[in-house]
Amino acid sequence: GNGARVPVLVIGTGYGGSVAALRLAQAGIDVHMVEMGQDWSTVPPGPDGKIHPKVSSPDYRSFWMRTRTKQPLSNFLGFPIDKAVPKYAGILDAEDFAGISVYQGRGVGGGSLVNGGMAVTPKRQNFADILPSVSAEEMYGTYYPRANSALGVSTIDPAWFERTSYYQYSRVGRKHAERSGFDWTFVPAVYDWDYMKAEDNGSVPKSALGQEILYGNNHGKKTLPKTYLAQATATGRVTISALHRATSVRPTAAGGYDVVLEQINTAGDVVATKTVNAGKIFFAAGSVGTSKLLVKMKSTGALPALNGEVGQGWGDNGNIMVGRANHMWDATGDVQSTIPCSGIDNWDAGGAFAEVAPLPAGLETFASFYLAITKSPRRAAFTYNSASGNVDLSWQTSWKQDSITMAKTIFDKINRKEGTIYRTDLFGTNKIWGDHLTYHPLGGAILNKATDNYGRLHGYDGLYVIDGALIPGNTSVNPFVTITALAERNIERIIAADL
Ligand code: FAE
Repeated sequence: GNGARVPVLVIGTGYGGSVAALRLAQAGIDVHMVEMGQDWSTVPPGPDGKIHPKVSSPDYRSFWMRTRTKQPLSNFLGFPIDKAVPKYAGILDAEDFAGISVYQGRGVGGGSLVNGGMAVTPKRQNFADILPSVSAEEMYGTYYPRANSALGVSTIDPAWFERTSYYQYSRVGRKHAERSGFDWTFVPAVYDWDYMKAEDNGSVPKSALGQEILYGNNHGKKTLPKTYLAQATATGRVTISALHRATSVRPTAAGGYDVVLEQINTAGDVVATKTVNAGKIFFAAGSVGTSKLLVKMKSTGALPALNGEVGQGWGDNGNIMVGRANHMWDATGDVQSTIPCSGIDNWDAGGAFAEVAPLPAGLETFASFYLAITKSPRRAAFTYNSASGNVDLSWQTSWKQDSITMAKTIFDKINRKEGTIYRTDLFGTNKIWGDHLTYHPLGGAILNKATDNYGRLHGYDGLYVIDGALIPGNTSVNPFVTITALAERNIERIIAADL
């Protein structure tokens, strides 16, 4: 409530925030978390009787405060598929900046609610490029294993992979990759594979095999509310306020920080404004959320001593999407698991790692679909716009050309070998590349630049960054395992030295 005092406030309930809350609570410290999205475990089911709708039928539950859906694949067979929806605190935010839309999860559990669950540890040889100031030995010896274990990461049973119709699209992806001489690998995930097998044999409600992805999963995916956050709340030391948005942080004369919180309703109206005092604050609002808060606080004079690195070094993890049109004899399947389980690795030679992704349309599309992560060198900055009161991002749409060039090292070769072409109907009319978005925002408060080498913000005692904002723009693979492992490393040091 208004005027409350808490020893530690965590802003955001994604990966970084959940790691901080669990480890602090286990160390005997009371933690309060604020989350601007909903606690989906308390949301009543929709007209389909479920909490979360299918990817093929988005509705009011799907998007954060939009009046029209903004599906990542905006078109099908050339037809636009977006539609009007009532404005609501839905689960997926497509946050529009001038040059890019940044997709993020909204709700208790952050990105874990909406993501594909691909849980990938980068190759060790690439780690020095990802986090140059962090010891690879410590990360691969201690913190990656700790993160993988707490997240519940595992790999699909290869024998089942070969026989289920739901991964035909992945097997076609493998055939095409291998015929062109590329390395194809299984990708680990945080899905309960036994549950997925039970979905396949019809003994449980279908989730990954029932087109659930992007707008939430009703079963099977090991989201943060089932892993880190379940453990954290079980300590009895962690409380979470959903539909509470942090808007301001400033130091007080008596010590600690005053934080202004806006409580909102599901239509986005502010229903109460509260000020709480916190001894220490962990910024865990995600790369964009944390960066926006810090840039605004520095520019408006609330936290003027933050250094000039705040807002810098933001990258899109080189995300680029593309579809290929297959021959009639290479059907990818009218049923497809929404959890990708394989990828094509051309990182060393071409700077691209491509997930073989589903297109769960419920009918045969004859398309192979991919989300590539590329070694894009582009980095953008967040700046406060005093005229609008918003925070702008300097990303340019044309910068995605680097990612397209790298992705083409894989897909031009496959198309030549297979005698196939790119799909031109998925992102607009005659548009091949999904170059307007990212799922993987990273950076804005880079480790060892805006903060010290453990996430302590320069200029203020007791302010920490512990989310994807710390990571300098690229992880070479999907990011959440690295965000989690880095948070494990940093919180261990902070608990030992600062608390
Ligand atoms: P994040 O999980 O975004 O959590 C931040 C939380 O803070 C959110 O719940 C926000 O609502 C909340 N918040 C923001 N601002 C405020 C505020 N002012 N006050 C209160 N609360 C606030 O941050 N990654 C993978 O590794 N594998 C995948 O398969 C994968 N698939 C993805 C698919 C989609 C569609 C999307 C959108 C992302 C995907 N990601 C994937 C990315 C991954 O989910 C993302 O890197 C992490 O969730 C980022 O973790 P953070 O802790 O940085």
